[in-house]
Amino acid sequence: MSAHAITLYYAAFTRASRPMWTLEELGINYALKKIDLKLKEQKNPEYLKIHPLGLVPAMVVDGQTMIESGAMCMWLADQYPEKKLCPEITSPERAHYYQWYFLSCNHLEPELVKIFLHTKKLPENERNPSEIEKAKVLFGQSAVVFENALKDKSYLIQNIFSAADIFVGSQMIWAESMGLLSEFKILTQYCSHLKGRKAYQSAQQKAK
Ligand SMILES: N[C@@H](CCC(=O)N[C@@H](CS)C(=O)NCC(=O)O)C(=O)O
Repeated sequence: MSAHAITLYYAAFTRASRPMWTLEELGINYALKKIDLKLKEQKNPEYLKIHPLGLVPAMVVDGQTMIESGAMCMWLADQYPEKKLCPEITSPERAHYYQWYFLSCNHLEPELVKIFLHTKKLPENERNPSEIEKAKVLFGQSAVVFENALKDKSYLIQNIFSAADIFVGSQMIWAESMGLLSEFKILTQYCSHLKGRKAYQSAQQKAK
């Protein structure tokens, strides 16, 4: 087993919950540093040395910084193969493991961000309902692909829980919280199954 000194910079209710959930699934030691987004700590010069875009999460591993929540989930899973959070690098399943990360990152997340911006984040006078409608259609088209993939199973890859379920599942749980899964029964079940995991719950507790 590799032993790494890991520090995760996080804020509550952010994409930091993805690497945190992965760390909890692995059951390894790590340190947490909270960044207060309301106080704009993410834009402090000291923090910008860790994350040049001033965002969370950021992770420092053995003195080396790393950004992007998806990359962190993948990297962590690869570092601890004995925990079986990802298919082996040379296995055929590895192709789909990558596929689900990139599909969700490129086709789900941008639409979720648009919906979030135009329903909650932007000042009311900058919100555009037609952006929400367009994003909902595109989100729905990709969500169907995941719904079909999960038709006869609980997890994306060979019905074995993996870090791809953490990454995709986090986005689906976000989508569910915005009321976007009402027509997706399988995805709703997927979310409730994932939310029942101990590691998910302890990450949620620690992220508060
Ligand atoms: N693609 C990045 C997105 C990071 C990101 O946008 N983080 C948000 C929270 S979820 C943030 O730090 N927002 C603070 C800000 O915009 O100042 C990732 O997945 O790590």
